[in-house]
Amino acid sequence: MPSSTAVQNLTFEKRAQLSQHPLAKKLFQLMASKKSNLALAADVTKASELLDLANSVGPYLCVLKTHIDIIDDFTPEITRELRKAAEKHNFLLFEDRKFADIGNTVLQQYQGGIYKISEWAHLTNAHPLPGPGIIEGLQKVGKPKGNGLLLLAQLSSQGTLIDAGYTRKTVDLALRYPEFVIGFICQEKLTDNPALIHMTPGVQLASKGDDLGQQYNTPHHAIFEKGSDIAIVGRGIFQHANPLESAKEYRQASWEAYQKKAKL
Ligand code: 5BU
Repeated sequence: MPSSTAVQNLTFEKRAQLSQHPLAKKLFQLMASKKSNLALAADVTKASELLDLANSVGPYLCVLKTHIDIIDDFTPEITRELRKAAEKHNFLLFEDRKFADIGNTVLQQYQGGIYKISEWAHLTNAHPLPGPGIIEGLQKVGKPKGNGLLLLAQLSSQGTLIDAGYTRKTVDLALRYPEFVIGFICQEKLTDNPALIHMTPGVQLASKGDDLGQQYNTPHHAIFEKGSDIAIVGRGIFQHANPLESAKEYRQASWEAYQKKAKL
């Protein structure tokens, strides 16, 4: 395994070549071609607002992250429209479902119910807390569809109960499922394995946090200093007076941090 510095310097193009999972490959390739390592956390509550964001900001994103269960006027049509926007503007859809139950239950939550997450979301995530069964349950549904899973290895919130040992065990678990797990939600680079993608929420330029425990860092801190790959930004973009201009600013800041890290 190359040294940590050498891995840090690998470009997204190179990491696309080194990835075995087709979705990880696709994500690295589209990040390189769009020059974007920005994900939008589109936490709006109206279907029209979500679709407007997908179509206006979509060209500047690598990933659009949803919480589909906060949409007040949800219909299955919304997920079909989201998928169309994802194809048109070349980004991936990530439903931030944070599954956390036994394998048999998460399997049903992922494929069924109202939201049918596995049918439209390229990516979803899970807390590894229950053990390998949660990955195996989700994998049964998601792998045949070509979907990918991100494991929650760290949280951005103040007072999180996750400690270093839990994070390390999460990385070990991810390495056991290379055909389904393509990376982590985390606050820093956790492994030298170039195929695994690190995505970091809790990113904002204008604020240090909210009054419910969220803690923010800048894109430069998350990507250059902490070695993550993708910055996930929510309110910093969609609550801005001009979301499109704000998205362009976060995209540029995140991309410059990546270029500095990869010494491009
Ligand atoms: P914000 O508006 O940029 O604070 O939104 C952050 C988003 O990332 C929001 O959708 C959260 O649910 C999500 N998130 C997070 O903030 N921190 C975490 O550790 C994880 C997810 Br995991």
